[in-house]
Amino acid sequence: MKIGIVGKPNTGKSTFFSAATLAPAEIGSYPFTTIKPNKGIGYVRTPCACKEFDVQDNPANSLCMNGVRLIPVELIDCAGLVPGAWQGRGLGNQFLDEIRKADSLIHIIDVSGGTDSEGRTCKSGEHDPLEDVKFLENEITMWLANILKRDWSKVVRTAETESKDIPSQLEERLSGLTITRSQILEAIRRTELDAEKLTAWSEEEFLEFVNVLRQISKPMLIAANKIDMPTAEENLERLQKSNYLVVACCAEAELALRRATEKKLIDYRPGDCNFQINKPEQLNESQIKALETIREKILIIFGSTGIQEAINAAFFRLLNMVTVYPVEDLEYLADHKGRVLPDAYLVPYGTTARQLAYLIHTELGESFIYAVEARGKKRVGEDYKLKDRDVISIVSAKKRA
Ligand SMILES: Nc1nc2c(ncn2[C@@H]2O[C@H](COP(=O)(O)OP(=O)(O)OP(=O)(O)O)[C@@H](O)[C@H]2O)c(=O)[nH]1
Ligand SMILES: [Mg+2]
Repeated sequence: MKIGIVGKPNTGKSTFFSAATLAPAEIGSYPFTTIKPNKGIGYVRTPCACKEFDVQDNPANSLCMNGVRLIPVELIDCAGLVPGAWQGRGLGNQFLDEIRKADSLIHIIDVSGGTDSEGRTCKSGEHDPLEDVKFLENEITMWLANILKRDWSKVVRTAETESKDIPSQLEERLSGLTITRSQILEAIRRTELDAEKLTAWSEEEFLEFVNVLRQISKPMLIAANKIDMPTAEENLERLQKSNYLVVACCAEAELALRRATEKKLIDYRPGDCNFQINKPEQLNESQIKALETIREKILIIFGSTGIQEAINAAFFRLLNMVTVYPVEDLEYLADHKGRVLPDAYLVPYGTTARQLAYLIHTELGESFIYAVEARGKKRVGEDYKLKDRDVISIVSAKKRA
């Protein structure tokens, strides 16, 4: 699973990335600080099943911090995007190629309006961040349209001379962009265009199709960053009135909290609404003041720094995923090595027990007989739709070699 962190230059993408992954990334108050994308591991946060089942767990594919399960996901911090990037302006193509493999996007905007459309610092409130949202959508749509356009006449010709259907052809063209056949079919359905008659599509209809395909295949939420700055809150209110999924963020605050946690100066779990200072004697007056400002101006007012909330929303709201814990031994909720609740999987809502078996191992999928859901201690069939935080044991016919 991959999330692309995108937006115009100087909005705090690398700060967000660094806070979420604790991987080093260059941060600077000028455009195009990032030239080559940074890649790192961040975490989706969910209440761990260990609390509810009252067991001491031994996580293997994820982490558990005092009853909070952290599941690793890949984050890609992209170079900033300026208007015309799809035609190669700025560092355009480098950025866009990085999001080919992204499952969803977090659009980092400077909600204070203190950065102009090219990423140069300006007075707070001078730039309207709502414009950034439109601009980025347009850039990605145009980039996608351009890729499709390259082969469009060939697609049209093949469609008319051969019997190969349009969705299959488009899927071939778009396979490098992690766009699936069902997403293509959904875009055709939503736009109500005639997939049998591509020659009849006007330029406008073609772009409409690509735009809808973008929304379906690269769903995006807005991280309204720099919420600590003047004029940020009124812009946030305006953004929230639009149809977007918006999360208020202060990447700088999260980075400070994560670094202090790393040094064991404070107790804080990403996404928490508060923290505790462990070793006040090791902090000087200005450090304590900075931490207290974060508590008062960010955590108390907004409930968190927003970084964890944005990553969680990308998986649980944009991609509609649930967390499941496969185990082998139902009594001890353990795997064959005796590790309790070892793995947490993120799977799309609607995934069945058998599909989960296939995800774990092809052979387990093939020899699936039934599954047992541990909470209700209920036997369930192959079509059972997994629910969030299900602990599930799969019973299979053991195949002999
Ligand atoms: N006030 C405030 N400043 C922030 C916040 N997050 C980042 N910044 C500052 O914004 C500037 C740009 O941060 P970067 O993380 O380098 O931005 P970027 O989007 O990666 O920039 P490019 O790589 O140039 O595209 C730096 O001066 C950061 O310290 C925040 O939450 N609040
Ligand atoms: Mg950067």
